[in-house]
Amino acid sequence: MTALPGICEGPLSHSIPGRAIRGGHLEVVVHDLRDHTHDRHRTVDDYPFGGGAGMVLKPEPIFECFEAIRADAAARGESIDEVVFLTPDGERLAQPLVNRLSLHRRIVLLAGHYKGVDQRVRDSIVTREVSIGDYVLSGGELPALVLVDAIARLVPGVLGDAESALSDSFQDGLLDAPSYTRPAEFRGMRVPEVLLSGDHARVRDWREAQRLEKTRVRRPDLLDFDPGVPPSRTDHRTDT
Ligand code: 6GU
Repeated sequence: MTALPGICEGPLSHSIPGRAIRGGHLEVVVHDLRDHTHDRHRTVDDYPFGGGAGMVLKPEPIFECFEAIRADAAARGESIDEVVFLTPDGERLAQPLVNRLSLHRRIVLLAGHYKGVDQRVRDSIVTREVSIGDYVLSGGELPALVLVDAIARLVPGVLGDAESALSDSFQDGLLDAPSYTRPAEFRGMRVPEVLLSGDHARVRDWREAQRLEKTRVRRPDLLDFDPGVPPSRTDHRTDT
């Protein structure tokens, strides 16, 4: 649910999210809050009570949009598992939360804009508030797209074996090893010999050692890792 649906088009039509949607593994419907207004100007925001800078998203279009989504789900015998409001004051997004959200069948994402949304929306519709990091963005659309991308990678059938989410940084708590492609020597810089050796066991050991060392240096906090869901729930989507 967004007042700026145009932002969502590009990211949802490219790369892995685009492929997931085209392949029927994932459905993403962008709901324009303006379609749920009743005035000539299709007003989605208004001045804050009590004064102050910035506009606040009005409750009526959000409630009506959500109720339409919920009615559509009900007509298919389904319900909404979670309503996520993207906001800088939410829980910081990390892989464990992505993993948990990926297990749901239907989630609704609400992108706030301007100065925020009417608190009554947060109190009665929203079930979870999520931030993508400690910096300020102009709205929740990009964060919502970040969340869709992260979830799409975990939907069964979206990634092939070779690009399986099992080898993603963070999925097993370690950063990725360095990658190289041809040419084997470029401007005097050589690809590590082990990668050219054809010795798969040595390559595996080298990558594992690189991952551990990089993680120790850059993100020692990751070495104490909790995947967020029991291993049995992630097995089916990370089996290489
Ligand atoms: Cl979810 N929204 C906005 N507006 N800014 C953010 C954010 C969300 N996460 C980090 N910065």
